[in-house]
Amino acid sequence: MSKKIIDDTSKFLSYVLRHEPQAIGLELDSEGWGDVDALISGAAKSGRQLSRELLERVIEGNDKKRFALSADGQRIRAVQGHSNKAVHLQLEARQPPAILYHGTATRFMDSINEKGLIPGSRHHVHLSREIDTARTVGQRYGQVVILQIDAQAMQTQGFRFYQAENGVWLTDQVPVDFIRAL
Ligand code: HQG
Repeated sequence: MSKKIIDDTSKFLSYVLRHEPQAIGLELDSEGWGDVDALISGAAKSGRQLSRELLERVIEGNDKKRFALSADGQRIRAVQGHSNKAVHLQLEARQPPAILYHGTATRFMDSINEKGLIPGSRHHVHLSREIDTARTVGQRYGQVVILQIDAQAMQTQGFRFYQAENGVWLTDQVPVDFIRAL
């Protein structure tokens, strides 16, 4: 199985499991789970051949562990990054590391300095413990800027933090006072 097929399938799964399940007639429940057989048959109708073996390879080999199978193997979901309105992950609030990082592009900074970090089309603002991860994320959008987030102060003031199954930290918003550009 080629790396290209695995990478293409990962992108496809991100699209349908986070954003547009309806594109292949798939239903997701509020925890983001979709039926594996329905995913395979829906994808086939739109000309994409999936198999359980391919899905398992993508899930296990994925660099960021973006997807998970249910214990019985019948359902699949994305563990974070959703924009789909039907999905509302019930994540428990957790104590974050004192400092978290967010990578973004310099061209967004005027707006960020005015409004803070907001989720945009996704359900949460995404933060990472590692500065290198933040750099990689920010580079997707242009000239990168790393923002240091005072998660400890935020938590003290009542903001909640959640951690997705793959370790990504999530919060609803980050007001300007807690952001420092490095
Ligand atoms: C920016 C990837 C203007 C924000 C990554 C970001 C992550 C603002 C963009 C996950 C703003 C949203 C999410 C404001 C925030 N004004 N721009 N007030 N507040 N922004 O893709 O964090 O590889 O929705 O800085 O690893 O870049 O797909 O969020 O640049 O975990 O698994 O608005 O996506 O994961 O972009 O990335 P995104 P993100 P995957």
